[in-house]
Amino acid sequence: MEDKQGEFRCGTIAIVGRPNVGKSSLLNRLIGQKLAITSHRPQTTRHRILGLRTDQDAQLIFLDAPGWQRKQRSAMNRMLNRTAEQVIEEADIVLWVIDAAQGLVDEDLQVLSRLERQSNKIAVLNKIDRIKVQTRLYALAQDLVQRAEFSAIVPVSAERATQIEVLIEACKKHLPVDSARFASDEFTDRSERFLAAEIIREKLFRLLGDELPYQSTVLIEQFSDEASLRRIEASIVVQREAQRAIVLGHAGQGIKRIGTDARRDMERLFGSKVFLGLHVKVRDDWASNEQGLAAYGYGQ
Ligand SMILES: Nc1nc2c(ncn2[C@@H]2O[C@H](COP(=O)(O)OP(=O)(O)OP(=O)(O)O)[C@@H](O)[C@H]2O)c(=O)[nH]1
Ligand SMILES: [Mg+2]
Repeated sequence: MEDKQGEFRCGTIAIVGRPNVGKSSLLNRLIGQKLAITSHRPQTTRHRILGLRTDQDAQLIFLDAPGWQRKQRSAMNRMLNRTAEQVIEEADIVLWVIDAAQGLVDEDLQVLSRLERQSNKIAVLNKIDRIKVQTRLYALAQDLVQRAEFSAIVPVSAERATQIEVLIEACKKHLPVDSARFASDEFTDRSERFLAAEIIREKLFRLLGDELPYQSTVLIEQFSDEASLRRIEASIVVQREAQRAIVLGHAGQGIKRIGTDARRDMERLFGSKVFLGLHVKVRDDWASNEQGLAAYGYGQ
């Protein structure tokens, strides 16, 4: 009997789009694990995040990118777009994610124009759980086929995990025949130290809402792994003294909640007990230039 299943596929799949369309939520669904941080605030993703899915017939190497920044004046925004560009360069397939409930906007088209050289583009219409009238979705798909040549157009809901398998099959179909590059039990190339900082940043973004200056970050000062306990000391870095009070919150309740929520997520992800010490530091210009960004772990 001829065995066609011998053709294992492996390749990289970039996830790009404007801010807040649900790229990181989608990555987490595609790999079946909460790896990338998500929030309703723009610039949640600041790094290239590699997430792996290994099935019987294929290994899918997903690369989540920062949302495409329209304004490139700040060093941070330029770094974010550089990261997104690099992710596109590396990819065999690009998932161009849009918010189907909002429909196409200029910023989406700006991202699409960066993908002209990509022969394998899949349009992912996310947030379909928010669409009441299905004909709108159909009209959107009709519009898209006029604008570029897509290998597939797939409506999904990252939040409700709708149609995720359909998207995975569409990706597999266009991946090159190749052997796996990572062990089958790996899910990222990022260290626990890196993931710990990201989890704290997510809680900061989610719990402080719009009061939080967006140029705040998290620095891991100490990370030790003792038997079944991770001991982590981390600093939340803000730019002004007044912002310290915002992070601390009334009677320290703000930072306490950030710590509790972050620890719970870390324990789940690392599969161990976590001791987490959190502090706040004020550094006025860490994000204003390339050296400052690099010193805080951005843009490598
Ligand atoms: N209703 C609905 N909300 C979603 C869906 N996917 C993501 N969201 C929400 O959209 C917001 C943005 O999600 P993210 O995954 O952080 O978006 P992103 O594109 O990675 O954002 P950046 O990294 O900042 O560019 C969050 O509040 C998510 O909960 C979806 O399918 N349906
Ligand atoms: Mg993101």
